[in-house]
Amino acid sequence: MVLPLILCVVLSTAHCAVQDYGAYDPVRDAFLPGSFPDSFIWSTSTSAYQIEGAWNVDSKGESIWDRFSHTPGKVDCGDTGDVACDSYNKYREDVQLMKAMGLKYYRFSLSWTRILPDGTVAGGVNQDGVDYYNNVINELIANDITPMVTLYHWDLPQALQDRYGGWVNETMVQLYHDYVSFAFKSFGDRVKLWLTFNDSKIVCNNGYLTGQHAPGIQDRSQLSSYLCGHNILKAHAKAWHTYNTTFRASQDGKVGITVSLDWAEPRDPDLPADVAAADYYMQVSNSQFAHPIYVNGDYPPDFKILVQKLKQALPDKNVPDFSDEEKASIRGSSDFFGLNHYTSCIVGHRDTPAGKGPLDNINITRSPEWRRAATDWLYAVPWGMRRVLKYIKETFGDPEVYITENGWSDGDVTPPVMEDTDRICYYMTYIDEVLKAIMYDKVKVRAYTAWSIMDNMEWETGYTQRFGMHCHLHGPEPASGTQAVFKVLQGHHRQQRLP
Ligand code: PNW
Repeated sequence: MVLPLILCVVLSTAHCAVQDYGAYDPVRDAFLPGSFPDSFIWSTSTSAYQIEGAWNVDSKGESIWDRFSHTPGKVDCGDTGDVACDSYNKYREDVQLMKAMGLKYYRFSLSWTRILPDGTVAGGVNQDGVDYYNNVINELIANDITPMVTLYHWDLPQALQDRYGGWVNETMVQLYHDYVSFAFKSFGDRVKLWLTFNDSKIVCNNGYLTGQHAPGIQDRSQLSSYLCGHNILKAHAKAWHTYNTTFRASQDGKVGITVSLDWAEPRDPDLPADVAAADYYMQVSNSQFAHPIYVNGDYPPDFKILVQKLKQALPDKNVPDFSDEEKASIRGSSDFFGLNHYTSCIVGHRDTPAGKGPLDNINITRSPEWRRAATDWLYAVPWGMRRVLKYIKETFGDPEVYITENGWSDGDVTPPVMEDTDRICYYMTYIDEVLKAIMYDKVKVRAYTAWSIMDNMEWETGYTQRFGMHCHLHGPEPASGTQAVFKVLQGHHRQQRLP
């Protein structure tokens, strides 16, 4: 038995310079027993549009996601967030789900149009919306759960889209500032952890380039998506400075931003061209927002080359750079690094570009052995979590890292998958890689947040993808299977949220 095994190993290493990333690697994948620091934050996450429902109730204004989901053909099965998890009415139940899991933190987002129906302070404050968030915050605190609040999780006021074209317009910087200042003033006595934007890359690429997300703009020239990112970075920095100068002294909280980073593993780590290709992917696809904020106020080098190309392709258009003043404002404008991480890919060089897109000059693949979730981009690659955390430490100045999302989806099958084996496996292995990053690599990870506490409206795929630890989509099937994450090892049950 032993000899053929050795032969096999020798043969396979001799044959393939390219590693088999799908196979179990006893060193890389060994489970590390251990415990997290006492102060470590365990949390789950949601966002307003995905759970609240009550889209037009009590004077809430229309958001771009209301408009988008009400437009036929935009969301799978014609699903909408009109009711969603009905958290506008059931937030007390949500809090009880968290309490039952022993959670001490909760990340959720504010719906801009529930507070400012037309997006502007001048247009009037909706007191019912302010009351709702006061109730949610107070209910959490009464149950010993600390709120972590995202100020923008993709649901722009439709009025600002109509009037200004949304994030492509620089006017948004001031309008966003006015909105978040109102939020700091109204809730900052109790909310001490703020995230300015959730995953701006998706906001700009899906909203203004592919059009898969609201507001559904398809500008393949890439000008709109670039302007969107540019304005969001300025809006983020302005919000952080306002908190820093006006609210920090009295409120003593922290303001960060959530960026999403997947991990790009070089196809052959010994081949410089593949290492360079993976680095290119990390810069172009992952660091548009992190590099300016955490490094030098400006885009990463490979991204700047793309901006130059954009200028050449559009000589009649204004493709702005950051001024020195803007760079100074953006650089360092965050108290921690908010990370959404779900998955990884393998990146190699390509001799002939496959097209003209920014990623067409590299080869992006996934191992056929990686387990795939119901969601098409989501493959389980636990060790990618550790590598991405180490990358953040080394690339972005060793910041405190708050993992703001990580999670796994099932499809919406009948009867629903209640066993949760894949999700438990995902969380156990990913969380263990977080532990390795803390213990071995000394990354300053302070928080782990699972997406999501319950199944919810998964954007353009509607209710077909279920990321929840609790199921709310079906009627009275018996609760069975296993509720994931924090009590994973104790085997708590995935529970039904009854309508
Ligand atoms: C995040 N990708 O979106 C969002 O922040 C959540 O609102 C969402 O429900 C969750 O992840 C699950 O999708 C992502 O293509 C969308 O890699 C797309 C990607 C990653 C995250």
